[in-house]
Amino acid sequence: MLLCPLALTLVLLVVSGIHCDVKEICSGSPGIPGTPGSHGLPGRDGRDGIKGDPGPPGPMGPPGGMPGLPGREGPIGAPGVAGEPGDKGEPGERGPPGLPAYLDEELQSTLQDFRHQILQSRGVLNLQGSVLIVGEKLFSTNGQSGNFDAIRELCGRAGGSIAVPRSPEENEAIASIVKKHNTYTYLGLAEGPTPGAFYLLDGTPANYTNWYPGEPRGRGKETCVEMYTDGTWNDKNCRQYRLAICEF
Ligand code: MMA
Ligand code: CA
Repeated sequence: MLLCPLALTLVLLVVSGIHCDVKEICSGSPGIPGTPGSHGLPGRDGRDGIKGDPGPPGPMGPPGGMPGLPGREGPIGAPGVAGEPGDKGEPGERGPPGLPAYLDEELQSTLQDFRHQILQSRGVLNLQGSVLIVGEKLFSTNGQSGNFDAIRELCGRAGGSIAVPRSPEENEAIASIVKKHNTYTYLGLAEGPTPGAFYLLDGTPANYTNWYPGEPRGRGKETCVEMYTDGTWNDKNCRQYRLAICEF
C-alpha cells in the first residue's frame, strides 16, 4: 500500500498526539468485491402487454347447439333472363315541318334510283317472258297447276292474287299464257247466290265477261270459271287441275 505524503503526515501527527483538521484521502487499489447480497422482494406487476393475435378456430362443437349467427353475404349471382318488352310509349312531339317532296333533293334522287331499278327489273322479266304487263297490271305463272283453292293460295303467298281479266287487253294477255302452256286456267271469279251471276273475289260484280257461246250454263252447279285456250270462258266446278296464273 502506498501512502501519500500528507496522509503520512496526518498519521505522524496523530501518533505524536497533535490534533489536526486536515482531511485528505489517498487513493489506493480497490479491494476485492464483497459477497452478493440476498435477493430483494419481488417488484410490482408491470403494465398489461398489447393484445395477442387471435387463436386458431376451435373444434366443431357438439350438435344441437344454438344456431350460429348468419354468415357473410354471398357473391353477386349471374344476371337473370331478359324480361318481357314493356308497353309502347306515348307518341313523341310532332317534329318541325319538312321540305315539300319536290324540293327535297335527297328524296328526289332516291325516287329516281327506285324508278331506275324497277325499270331494269321489269325489262329483264319481260325479256325472259316470265311476265306480261298490261297497264298497271302484271300477269305471271310458274307453270304449276292446281285446283281453284290451291291457285288462290299460291298467288296469295307470292303477294298477288289469282288472275282475272277486267278488259279485252287483260283477257288477251291471260289467253296468251294459256295458249303457250296449252292448258286451261281458272280465273279469279266466283258465282254468287243467283245462278249465272259471277263476281270478282272482292265481291264486286264482273263487268267484263268473255263467255263461250251458251255459257254459263252450270246454273249454280259450276261456281268457278275456267278460260279455254282461245280466251273464252266456261263456268266449271272448282276441283279441276288448272294452270296457276297470278296477277300483281
Ligand atoms: C262440260 C263442262 C261444262 C260445260 C260443258 C260444255 C259436260 O259439261 O265443262 O262446264 O259447260 O262441258 O259442253
Ligand atoms: Ca259450264
